[in-house]
Amino acid sequence: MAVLVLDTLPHCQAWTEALREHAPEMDIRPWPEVGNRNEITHAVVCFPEPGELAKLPNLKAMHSLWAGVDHVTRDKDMPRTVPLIRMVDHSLSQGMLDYVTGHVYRHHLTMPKFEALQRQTEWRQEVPPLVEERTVGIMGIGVLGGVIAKQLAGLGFQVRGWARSQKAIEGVSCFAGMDSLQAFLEGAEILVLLLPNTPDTADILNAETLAMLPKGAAVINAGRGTLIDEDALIAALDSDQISAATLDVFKTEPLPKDHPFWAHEKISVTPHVAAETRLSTASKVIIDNIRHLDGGGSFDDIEGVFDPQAGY
Ligand code: NDP
Ligand code: OXD
Repeated sequence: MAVLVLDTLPHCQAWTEALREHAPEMDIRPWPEVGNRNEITHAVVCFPEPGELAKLPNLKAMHSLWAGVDHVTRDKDMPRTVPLIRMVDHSLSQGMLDYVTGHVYRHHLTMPKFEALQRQTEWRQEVPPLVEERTVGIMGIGVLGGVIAKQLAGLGFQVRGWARSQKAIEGVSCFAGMDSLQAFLEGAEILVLLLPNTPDTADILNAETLAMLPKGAAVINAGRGTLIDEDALIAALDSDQISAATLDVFKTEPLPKDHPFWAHEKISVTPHVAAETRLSTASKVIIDNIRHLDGGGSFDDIEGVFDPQAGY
């Protein structure tokens, strides 16, 4: 029984060392030092080389270093019968909470507008509303979005969330499914995207759905770049339908130097840093899951098992 860390170097070495620290008794190997492939029962993956997972005949589970697993499932040879576990970790949730809360406040306080006025040396006293007069809409209220919805509601914002299945979160108005998307969007003055990349979520924010938002709404995308029709977003910003956008994820990463998002004065770009999987905490999560499974535990007790049907 051995664990293979399948990532690009030098991350691979760092993750191997962090995992070994939590489990000195385990045989943990960094790719490409695979050794006997028949011995590998767990693969820890971030950006696995396509085709590598398929070469491991006795794989019991794949453990993703990221919450989003599109970097793993893009490998068309990925073994479809082996369970894939998404990263669910306190540090990841806390990082996303910090990022989204900070940027929600920036838009709530209309800082993009004041920054634009400053560039024009214009003194205009337009006082922002109070939190209880502001509605934040969160698309995707799973592990990350759910924590954020609760926190923002606790801070006094009006919060609404949208998911595939109906949720009940105290202090949050929950909407479910495509039939309720328009009703959800119509009230979202600050829209936070925390959906995964699936065929159903591709370009979900497009000309039609952007037009459903209240005029002057702000958009924060910390989910995946695939969620937004980029041309439609630029058109909505240019027409003032959308007042400003904070974007952390993009269709092409790194964002190409000549991409119009870089220079657009209503767009803030961050380079996919909203939430980072931290070695210190996430390696323990992975080791705990491996120990649980090797001790005869069930996948049902593990949070974040990928559902191939749903695609996330
Ligand atoms: P979860 O799987 O826990 O949550 C996903 C949410 O999206 C769920 O509420 C789910 O609904 C909803 N959803 C999925 N598909 C649809 C759909 N078609 N229609 C409506 N709702 C849908 O994931 P996490 O919260 O852990 O992570 C969310 C995403 O955040 C990741 O997939 C990743 O892309 C991104 N991410 C980005 C990071 C960054 O640094 N920028 C860091 C970490 C994650 P339901 O609850 O009904 O299943
Ligand atoms: C993730 C990410 O999915 O960092 O974890 O984007």
